[in-house]
Amino acid sequence: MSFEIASLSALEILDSRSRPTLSVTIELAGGVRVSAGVPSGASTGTREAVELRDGDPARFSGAGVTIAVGNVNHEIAEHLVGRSLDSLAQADEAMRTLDGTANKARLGANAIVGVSMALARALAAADGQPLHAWLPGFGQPARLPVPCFNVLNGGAHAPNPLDFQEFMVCPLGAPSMAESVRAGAEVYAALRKRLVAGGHATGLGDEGGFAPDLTEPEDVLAMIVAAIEDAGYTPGSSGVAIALDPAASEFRQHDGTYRVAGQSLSSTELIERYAAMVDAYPIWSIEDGLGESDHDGWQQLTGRLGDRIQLVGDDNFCTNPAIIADAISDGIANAALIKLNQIGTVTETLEAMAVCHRAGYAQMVSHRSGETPDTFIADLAVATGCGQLKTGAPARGERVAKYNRLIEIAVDRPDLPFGRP
Ligand code: 2PG
Ligand code: MG
Repeated sequence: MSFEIASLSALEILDSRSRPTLSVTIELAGGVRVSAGVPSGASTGTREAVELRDGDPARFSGAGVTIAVGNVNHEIAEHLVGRSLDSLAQADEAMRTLDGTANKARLGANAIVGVSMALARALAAADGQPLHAWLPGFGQPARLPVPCFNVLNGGAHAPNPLDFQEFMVCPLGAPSMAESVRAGAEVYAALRKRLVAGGHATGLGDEGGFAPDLTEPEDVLAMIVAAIEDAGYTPGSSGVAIALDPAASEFRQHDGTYRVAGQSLSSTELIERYAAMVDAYPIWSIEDGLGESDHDGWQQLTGRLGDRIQLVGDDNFCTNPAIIADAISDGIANAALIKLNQIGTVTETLEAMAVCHRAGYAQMVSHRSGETPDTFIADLAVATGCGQLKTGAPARGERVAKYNRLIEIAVDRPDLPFGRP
């Protein structure tokens, strides 16, 4: 079925961190009109597709996106509007060719991904289908994902002394979508009480998790386990388990060591520290346990823990199908984090997931630390059947919007299974 874009435009709006991002609006010739909000990261991989910022220090300290907005309104619109198109993949490919760079640096991945997301949403609406039903799969049947709630923030997402970026609670044993969201919210509330009782601050980090002045990751893990129990759940895979995203590139030093709570650790020492944490706490997944360029360390980590827990590549994989394919041949990690704006089109995001699926690598769909209320990733996680979505704490509108969208989808589609495949 061919279609035509009647109009395409973008606006500079604010994201959840008060930085500019794009809202892209698309209208199809048939009259459907929808928008998409573009996410933005803080702890980014060096090989991510390029987020185009104006660099004009007089506006938003250089973070403005008026050039990217202009690229949607002019160059991309002139290329796509009024043309007969056959598919989202064709439109995504047309934008890649128009951009002409390997990393979308000319037009901006933030511009391109906004158009791609808005177009997917428009085509679904034109077809009379919810986005999760319309998005093309690749062999994994649709399912509702386990939500991974980032309840305690550190690293680049909070001004506290904690080096690890994300401590997530994942209700792996929950019986349904709604019950998993309830578990996340109840553990979050119990954790707040524990923090208050311990005299800690309960201010929030960028993803809505608490950002207390704790330094040792093990202290945080012990407190989260206690909060899971306080809330009446069993810590572990039959109840509520823990996932970490240390985002280790952010605390890797020039000499290749890792600075954790004031101590310098070699890759091997950090791996052993993770192994001890996995022995002592109900951790089922570690993302970016080592820095993005620590290739040998990643192989060692995969050998040491890859058959016990999920090891997720984020900064080192950048949702890039070619990079992930290389990592798979090199025996690095056993799962990939999936972020639309890391690669810059919906089509390539689906390709990255398909590459993982074919190799038996799990996929965790993810938000960015800078978000809008856009709920695209909730539908993406359901459509692809990956079984895992991380989108921050069960708090703050831009995070909660995604969890609430999953609750809605679960009501509309009671036939869908819940949980990891
Ligand atoms: C991450 C993400 C999302 P950011 O590291 O996984 O939690 O953070 O968007 O800052 O890269
Ligand atoms: Mg990460």
